[in-house]
Amino acid sequence: MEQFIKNLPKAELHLHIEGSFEPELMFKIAERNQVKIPFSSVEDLRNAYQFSKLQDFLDIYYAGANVLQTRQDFYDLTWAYLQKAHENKILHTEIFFDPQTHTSRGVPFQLVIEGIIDALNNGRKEFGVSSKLIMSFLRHLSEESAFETLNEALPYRDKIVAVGLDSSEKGNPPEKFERVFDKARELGFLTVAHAGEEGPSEYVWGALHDLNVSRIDHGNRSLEDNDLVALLSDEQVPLTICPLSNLKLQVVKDMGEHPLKLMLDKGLKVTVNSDDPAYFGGYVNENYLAVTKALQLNKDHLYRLARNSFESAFLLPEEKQRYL
Ligand code: ES4
Ligand code: ZN
Repeated sequence: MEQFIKNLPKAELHLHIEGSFEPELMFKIAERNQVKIPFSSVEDLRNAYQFSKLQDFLDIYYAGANVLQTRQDFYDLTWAYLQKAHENKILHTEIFFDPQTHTSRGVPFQLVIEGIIDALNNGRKEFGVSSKLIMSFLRHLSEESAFETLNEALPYRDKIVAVGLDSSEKGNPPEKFERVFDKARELGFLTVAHAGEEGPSEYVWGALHDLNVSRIDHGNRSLEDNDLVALLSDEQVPLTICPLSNLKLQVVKDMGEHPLKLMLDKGLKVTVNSDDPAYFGGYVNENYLAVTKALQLNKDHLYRLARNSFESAFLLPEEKQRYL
């Protein structure tokens, strides 16, 4: 099965580029920028990656991102991920970036996005990996800050396929960003949102109805509402599931309890993704392997998951045809 997974062509649809920041590269860039990291070694830092909930992770994830300052840093970060993606037989990837994590520290939007885009172009050239960028708003920040970020993205309208919503879910419902998402759709962006990871199934309804999303990121808690499951299944709304993330953030207690197989059985359009691989212990292949072992998935399941990943991608029909 491990070999089957390695050889299976896949698309990744839920990956935070800041969450692919491996400790080795973090130390290297910190030294280059003469920034101090409050850990004595790579091992020491990795040992701190123990989370009991989403917020524990977010605190350390934003602290790690503070090291990133130059266009070269964003290039190196993205390039390191693309090498991993290529090794994982990812032929197409759609990556999130969180501009507010950087602009709030005085790092210009332009430098962030241009470093990322340079690397994506090189990934296309060197590995033939196609890619799209999704700009994600931090939901713990204000509507006003999201609007400012949307404005900064306007010169890059053709380089960003969609806007998303991430960070602390509980207490920050989708409707907080209804007007920003309306504006984004008016400007031609597609929309996605993290929903039903820690937050309730109502937030999945909100993402669909108030934000008009094309995909739900996570969506685990949708299973608590049968009417919602029926809608997601009827409309074949893609869910970007992240098994190792769910385990590390204790969304599931044990991988054997992960709802992925149940979701497949209910006819939901699920995909498998790595979310924040540097923090959660694995890239896409490790995510496929972990659920395969824990839930006894067979080759048909795996083939379906991989096919779903391409079908759910924000590619034009003629681009998709290459993969299906
Ligand atoms: C995230 Cl796993 C997860 N959930 C919400 N926001 C995030 N940002 C980065 N990873
Ligand atoms: Zn995520």
